[in-house]
Amino acid sequence: FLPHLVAAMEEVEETYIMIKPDGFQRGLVGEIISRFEKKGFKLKGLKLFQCPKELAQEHYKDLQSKPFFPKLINYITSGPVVCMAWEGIGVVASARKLIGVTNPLNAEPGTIRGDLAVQTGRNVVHGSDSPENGKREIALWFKEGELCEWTPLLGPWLTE
Ligand code: IDP
Ligand code: MG
Repeated sequence: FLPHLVAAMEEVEETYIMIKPDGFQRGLVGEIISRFEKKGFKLKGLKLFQCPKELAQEHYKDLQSKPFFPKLINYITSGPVVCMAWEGIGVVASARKLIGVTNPLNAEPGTIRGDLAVQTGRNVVHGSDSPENGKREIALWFKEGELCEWTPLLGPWLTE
């Protein structure tokens, strides 16, 4: 039993979740948002957005040197994306679990990619990979005034 790990998991965090252009075109917006809502996380920001090339390049700057980078930028800017900021205890890692691994063919059934996608280059959704990147990406994709602070009435029924 590792109490320090449990403590780390119980940290309130924020994550940036984005429905990619394929998810939007395929009419999966409601389905994907619903999975995060039902889990019990708190939605703090939501918008439909046509991403400019420069923003896509900044968002994925760690992948700059990869051979698929130009295709990735074309993909992300090929149509509207749905930008979301979600808050909750351990939300960063938990959202990655709900999403499933990068290659949808390896993603477990029950995950978004496992249930709804077949190819890495069309894997329908993005989720931040660390609390630091969660903050960085929310600041990158949302402007001041676009995020809502609110108190869920169901709070005590979702968390102790
Ligand atoms: P993640 O989205 O699961 O965090 P990353 O490795 O951060 O995966 O890659 C970001 C995105 O780049 C992936 O979701 C996918 O859309 C795309 N990507 C990653 N690897 C490949 C590849 O080998 N071919 C094509 N696209 C890729
Ligand atoms: Mg990533």
